[in-house]
Amino acid sequence: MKPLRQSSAGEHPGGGSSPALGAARAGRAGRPSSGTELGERLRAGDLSAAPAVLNLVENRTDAAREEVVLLQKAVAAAALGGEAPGHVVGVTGPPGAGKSSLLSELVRTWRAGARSVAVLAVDPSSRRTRGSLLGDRARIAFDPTDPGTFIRSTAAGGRLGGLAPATRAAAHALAAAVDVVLIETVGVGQAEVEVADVVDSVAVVVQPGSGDALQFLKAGIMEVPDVLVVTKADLGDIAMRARRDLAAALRSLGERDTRVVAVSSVSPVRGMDDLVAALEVHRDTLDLPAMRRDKRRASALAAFAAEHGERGLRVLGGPRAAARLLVAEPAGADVPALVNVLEHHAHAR
Ligand SMILES: Nc1nc2c(ncn2[C@@H]2O[C@H](COP(=O)(O)OP(=O)(O)OP(=O)(O)O)[C@@H](O)[C@H]2O)c(=O)[nH]1
Ligand SMILES: [Mg+2]
Repeated sequence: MKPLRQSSAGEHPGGGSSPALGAARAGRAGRPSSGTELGERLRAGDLSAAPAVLNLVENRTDAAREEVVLLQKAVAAAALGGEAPGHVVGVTGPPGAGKSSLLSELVRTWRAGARSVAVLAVDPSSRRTRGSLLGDRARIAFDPTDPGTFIRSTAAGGRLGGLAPATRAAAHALAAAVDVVLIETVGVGQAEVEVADVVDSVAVVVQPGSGDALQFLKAGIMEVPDVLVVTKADLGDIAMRARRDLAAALRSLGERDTRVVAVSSVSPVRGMDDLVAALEVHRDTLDLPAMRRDKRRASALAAFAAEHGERGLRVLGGPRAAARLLVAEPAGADVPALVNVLEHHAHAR
């Protein structure tokens, strides 16, 4: 087996000392990397373009913004109604639930089946000091020489809820290059809602005995996830009970289609194939292009409302009228472009 090492923030695994890293550095220093070229490399499955892509989407200059639009055009030239075909999956759950350990095993499982994987672990900066509560935080283990894997931790830039605005752009560009893009975020409730806006499928991860997810589900605080994962199944009865209780709660909510999977990320590893299958079943129910288009429009409305408040929405004739303004826009328009459309209309009134 190839050696594994641990990921850490700011590393560019998959890029190594390739030309992509040079391009990424150039992008930071001044002129951003060419979006068209990066998009074409991603479409060819070249993950060495990934570090430069992340730098580009995180660059806030106007020049970079133009290149991001070109990147998205190049990516959209792929099949599937203008959407990158990779499955974008959000993995969210409370601190210490076992997300990173699970992702290490999931990556291994997908790679064993010759599926390529990109992981974006979003690290809310506010949690840095809290760190792992017991100092036992696991990092995602991966093989740095594997060209079919790209893993990076990114800081969330202090935003509560934990999802950096660039995460959507990065995930959807990487979905042109790989079979699966995973986004790890911490939290249940608001964080899970935020990640749901960006991904195709949401897996909520809970550890046995915490009861959080059960209470949140019953109280309607947590939206029903696409897949529920009980970790640490090696703990035995307590994990099986958690699984049964969650399944019962879902049934009482009339959500019979949501699968509850129990996994163990420590030896003997178990449940990974079940989880992969559950995610694939969910993926197959989706009209991906329509869903992603609708989520981008909803996110643009939410961003506009966050920026301009109730008053801003009233200028546009209310939320429904504002939503109608976006229907005429191209299906592939990205969130910043859609926010611009709303702001343009608001100024014109
Ligand atoms: N017994 C057991 N322990 C596990 C399992 N998975 C993870 N752990 C342990 O639980 C702790 C937290 O695991 P992480 O994978 O860091 O959890 P996380 O959800 O990514 O944590 P944060 O990123 O800090 O929110 C570590 O000590 C792991 O070794 C498991 O399947 N069984
Ligand atoms: Mg983690």
